[in-house]
Amino acid sequence: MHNLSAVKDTLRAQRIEMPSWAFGNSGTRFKVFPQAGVPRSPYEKIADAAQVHLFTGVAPSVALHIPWDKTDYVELRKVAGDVGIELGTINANVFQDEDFMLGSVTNPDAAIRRKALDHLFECVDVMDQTGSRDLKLWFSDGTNYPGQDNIRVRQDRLAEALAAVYERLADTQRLILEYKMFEPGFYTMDVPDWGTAFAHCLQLGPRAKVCIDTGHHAPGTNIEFIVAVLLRAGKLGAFDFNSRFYADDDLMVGSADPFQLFRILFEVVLADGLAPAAEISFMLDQCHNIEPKIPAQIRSVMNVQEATAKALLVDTEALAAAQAARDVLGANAVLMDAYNTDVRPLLAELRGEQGLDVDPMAAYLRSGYGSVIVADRVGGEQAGWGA
Ligand code: RM4
Ligand code: MN
Repeated sequence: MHNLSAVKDTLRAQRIEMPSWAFGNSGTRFKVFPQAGVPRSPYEKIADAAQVHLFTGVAPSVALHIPWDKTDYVELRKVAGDVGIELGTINANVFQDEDFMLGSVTNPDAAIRRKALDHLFECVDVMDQTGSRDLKLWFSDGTNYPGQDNIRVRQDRLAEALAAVYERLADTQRLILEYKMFEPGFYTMDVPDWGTAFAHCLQLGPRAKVCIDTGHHAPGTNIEFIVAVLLRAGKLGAFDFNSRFYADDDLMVGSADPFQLFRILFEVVLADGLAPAAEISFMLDQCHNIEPKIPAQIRSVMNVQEATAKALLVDTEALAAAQAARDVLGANAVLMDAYNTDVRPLLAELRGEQGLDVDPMAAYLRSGYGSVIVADRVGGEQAGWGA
C-alpha cells in the first residue's frame, strides 16, 4: 500500500511551469478573438501568471518566448521575483521571420542559417540574464513537396546548428529539443519525432534532452511508451503539456484524454521522474482561444495535479506482484483502481494544509482579479500569439 503522507509530500513539491503566451490572445488561422483584460506586456503576463501560482501554489515559473517577450530581462526578472515568479525556460522563435519560409537552421541559404543561429545565440544571452536553465528549441523547418530539398543534408545543417548552440551553453544550462510530426511542413519536418530528437541529443551530449509536447504526435500514438523509453535513456528533459483531439490543438491539458495524462504520469512516477534530481521540467504549452486565460491555466494546473495524484496512488507493489504472477486482469485492475480514485478530496486537504483555498478556481473567481484587469487594461496593444 502507498504511504499517503509520502504522496502528499510529492504533490506538495511538484512544480508546473506556465507559458507566457497562454495569457495573450491566440486563435486559429481563421480568427483570433480578443479578450478584455488581456496583458499588453511581458510584465502583465507575469502578473497574471502570479495569480495562478497564488491560488495553486505549484506554478512559480513562467516560460518566455523570444522575441514575443522581448524586454529588459534583468528588470523583468526583478519584477517577477517581487511577485514570487521565476523566469523559466527560454523558447526560441525561428518560425516567424519572412526569411525562414524555407527553413531556419536547415535553410539551403547559408546566410539565413546564420541569421537563425544568431537568434539562438541571442536566446542563450537572454538565459544568462533571466537565470534560466533551459533553452527549448522547436523548429518549424521542413518541406512541403518531395524533392524540394535534400532530407539528409538538412539533417547535417541541423546537427551543425545544434552543436554550435550546445557549445555556447554554460555548464548549468541545457538544450531541450522538441519534435513535431507535421505543420507547418506537410511533407517532411526536420525534427518530426522523438527518434530524430533523441539521435541529435545523444550526439550533442548529456545536457541535451528531448521535450515531449503531447500534441505533436500522430493520432493514436502511445505517448507513455515514448516517455518510458526516454526516461530509461536519461534523455527526457521536459514536457509541453496540452490536449488534442485532432492535431496540435493546444487545448487545456487533461481535457481531451485525462486517462492518457494519467498513463504518462504513471511512467514518470515509476522512473522517479518527479524527483528534483530527475530534472524533468513539467510545462504547459497551451493556447486559450475561447476560454478566459487565467482560469484556464488554473484548471490545467489542477488537471496535472489530479493525474499526478492518481499516478502516485498506484499500488506498485500489488502491480509488481500481479505482473510477476502473470495476472493480466489483476495488473490492469491495480492501475484502473488508482485511475478511478477521486483524488479531489486529497488535493483539497493538501491545499488546506498549505494555507491555500481548497478550491483554487472558486477562490480566483471570488478574488475579483478578472474584473480588475478588464477595467485597468484599456488602451495599448494586447499581447497575442506573435507578440
Ligand atoms: C510550437 C511548439 C513550441 C511552442 C510554439 C508556440 O508548436 O509547440 O513549443 O513554443 O508552438
Ligand atoms: Mn510545444
